[in-house]
Amino acid sequence: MKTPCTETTTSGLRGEYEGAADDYTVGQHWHAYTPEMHDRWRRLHARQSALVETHACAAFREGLARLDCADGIPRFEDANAVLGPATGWQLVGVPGFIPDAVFFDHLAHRRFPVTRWLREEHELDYLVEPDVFHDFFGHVPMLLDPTIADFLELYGKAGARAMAMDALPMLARIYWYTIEFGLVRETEGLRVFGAGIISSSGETQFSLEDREVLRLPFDPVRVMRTGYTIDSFQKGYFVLESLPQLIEDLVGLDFGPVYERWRHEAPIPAGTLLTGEIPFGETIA
Ligand code: HBI
Ligand code: FE
Repeated sequence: MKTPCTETTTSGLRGEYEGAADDYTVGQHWHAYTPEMHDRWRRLHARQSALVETHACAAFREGLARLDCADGIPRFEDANAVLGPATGWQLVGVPGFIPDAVFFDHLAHRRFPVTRWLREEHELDYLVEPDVFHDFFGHVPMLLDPTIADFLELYGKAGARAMAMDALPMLARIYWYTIEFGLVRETEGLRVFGAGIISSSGETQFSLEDREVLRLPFDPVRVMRTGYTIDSFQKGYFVLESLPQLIEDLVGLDFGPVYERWRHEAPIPAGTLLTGEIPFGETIA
């Protein structure tokens, strides 16, 4: 059996796509992980789980504890035994980034694509593509939260319309600023729930502790209009008042007219405060 490949292929995507099924799923090939890979996972897990105690939202901390994945790269089938009864989600192995339509279809059916390869030693803090540490450690704990479980299915179902209306970037920004880089207010203070933050040690601290970075209250239309960068810490974050706000704000919104109005406009650059906006945590004097 081949060692999970971490080379960039001729397709420009990192991962081993040959042999994947039509829906891009692959077996995890857990036995092909080397002792070095399991050791790297343990170190990544130890570093990030220490930060989770003080920086992650309660749902993430509880989800992570239920997954019991500190000792090495977890088996997807073990996680599925926890996820299934809890929220009906299942993990499916993928070689890496997959086409938008395929990604949406998996989510719409409560299947979460998890990349099987692990980052290398020299890229422990951040990488542009998802790997098994980002996908599993960052995303799977939140799949145990009922709100996030429902939201991700709705997001998957929204994909086809966004693509048909040529408004995919607008929908993708919702995912980016919540599932990947979302913050939430809890009684003790601001906490992280986004997987892109939580799988990075530097950004976990930066997103909550930096005094300059822009944090705005979550507003779905504002989020859909805001651009983002994928190769550095975010210049702005959006803060939910609670996780259920995510569903409450989005179910009442008719995306069609919003796409229609904004899809051809240039996005608002990340980190920009518009006239009349008040950053999170500041009150008018
Ligand atoms: N594929 N494996 C993987 N992981 C993602 O997060 C992902 C993807 N394909 C498309 C995609 N994300 C986004 O572009 C969509 O949310 C729009
Ligand atoms: Fe992700």
